[in-house]
Formats: sequence, structure tokens, C-alpha cells
Amino acid sequence: MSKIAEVKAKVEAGKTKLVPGLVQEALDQGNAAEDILQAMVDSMGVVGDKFSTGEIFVPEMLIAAKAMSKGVEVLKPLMASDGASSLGTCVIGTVAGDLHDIGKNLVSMMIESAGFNMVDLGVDVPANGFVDAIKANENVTLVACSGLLTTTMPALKEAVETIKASGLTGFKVIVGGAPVTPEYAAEIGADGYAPDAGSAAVKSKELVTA
Ligand code: B12
Repeated sequence: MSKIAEVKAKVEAGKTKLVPGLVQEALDQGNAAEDILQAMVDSMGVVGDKFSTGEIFVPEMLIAAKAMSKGVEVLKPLMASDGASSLGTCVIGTVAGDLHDIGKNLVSMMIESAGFNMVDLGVDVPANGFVDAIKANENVTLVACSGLLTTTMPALKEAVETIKASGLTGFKVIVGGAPVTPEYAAEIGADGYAPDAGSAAVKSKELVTA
């Protein structure tokens, strides 16, 4: 089994203690950080499918997510920026009722590498939490809202509407997450949408420099 395949298998199995070492070994063997990350993202797809079919349950899903997060920690220094931020501050969070943060964390990492200072509000962020953070931080040029559940899509809508109704200006709002489509993003009044972390960075830069 290749080292990357081993990383994928151990993330799926939730081997939190083994994953960081395997990720490092995969890097040492010359594998690109992006390829290792993709293998772990693929693992989450497998885990989700197994959950759908009742083969595994929430605790297994949670432990696999923890294993992936540990692996991402090893990759982060290789993917994050050199600290030169010139595009302003980005406030990011997962909307109310939603506890999924792996995708949000990857998006945060990539937006940071595009040149933003990040203010991460974490998960289960009420709509007003975004508004409070825009007020509390200087030079907020971007607000990024993540939602992973079909049941929290209304919370995404509420977040965007509350931010827009706050009267605050000077920033753009980008949304994303597995159930979000470009059409839905436009419908709820977001300024931008991206399907994954890489394109989120490109879109974010485009939004604030346009
Ligand atoms: C891990 C996981 C969990 C973990 C989360 C741990 C954590 N720290 O994140 C735990 C165990 C907590 C969990 C709980 C639940 N989960 Co869950 N979970 C998953 C799983 C397996 C992986 C999610 C993930 O991390 N994917 C990998 C990342 C990299 O992908 P991503 O999140 O989609 O993010 C990418 C893009 O969407 C985008 N993106 C994301 N955010 C943003 C934001 C912006 C601004 C932009 C531009 C882009 C963007 O870029 C990201 C990177 O490329 C998915 C299955 C799946 N296939 O996704 C189910 C899944 C999302 N969960 C699901 C469900 C049902 C639940 C529960 C309701 C289960 C239950 N009965 O309790 C609870 C809900 C808890 C809650 N209130 O949030 C369903 C959702 C179904 C639906 N359509 O709504 C899924 C799809 C599983 C399934 N197949 O049924 N879950």
C-alpha cells in the first residue's frame, strides 16, 4: 500500500495517533501536500457514504474527522502563507446549528494564504455573531460563511441577510459548503460562492480586488 493510501485508510479508521506520523512519512517520500490533503478529503467522502448506509454512526464519523484534523495540522505550515497580508481581514465561521468545521478550516487556511488576516469564529455561529465580529475587527473586507447540512441552509440565509441588513459596509460575503449551490448563494444575497477551498481563495481575492 502506498503511503498516501495508508493515510486515507487510517483517516477512515479514525486512527488519530497514527495519522500525523503517516502524513509526515508521505511528505518525506516526496508526495505533494495537496495530494495528501485530497486523499484525506476523499476519506471523508467514504466515511459519509458509510454513515448514509448505516455502516458507521456519529462517533465513528467524529473520530475520522479528528484524525483528518490532526493530519491537516502537519500540512498547514506547507500550505499557509508567509504572513504577508494585504487584502484585509476575513471573518469566517460555520453557521448556527452546524458543527462541521473541517471544510471551513481548509477554506480558512487557503483564504489566509491568498493574503487575508483571518478571524475564525468557529462553529455554530449565530447570525449576529458575524455582525459583532465585523464591528469588533478592523478592516474587514470579507465574511465567509460555511454550512454543511441541508437543515442549516436557512441559517446560512439568515446569516447573509442579517449581515446585509446591518448597514455595515466595506466587505463582501462569500458562502459555501456541500449543499450550497451558486444559485442558492445568489438567491440568499451572497456576493460570491466557491465549491472548494482552492477556488474559495481565488474567488475571495477576486471579490475584494474587483
Ligand atoms: C465529519 C462529519 C461529521 C462530524 C463533523 C466533525 C467536524 N469537526 O467537522 C460530526 C460527527 C460532528 C458530524 C455530525 C453530523 N453530521 Co456530518 N458529516 C461529516 C462528513 C463525514 C465529512 C464532512 C467533511 O469534513 N468533509 C470534508 C470537507 C473538506 O469537505 P466540506 O466540508 O464539504 O468542505 C469543502 C466544501 O464544501 C467547501 N466549503 C465548505 N465551507 C465553505 C465555506 C465557504 C465560504 C466556501 C467558499 C466554501 C466552503 O470547501 C471545503 C473544502 O474544499 C460528511 C460527509 C461528507 N461527504 O461530507 C457528513 C455529513 C455532512 N453529515 C451529515 C449529518 C446528517 C450529520 C448529523 C446530522 C448526524 C446526526 N444524526 O447527528 C450531525 C449534525 C451535527 C451538527 N449539528 O452539525 C450528512 C449531511 C446530510 C445533509 N444533506 O444535510 C453528511 C453529508 C453525511 C451523510 N452522507 O449523510 N458530521
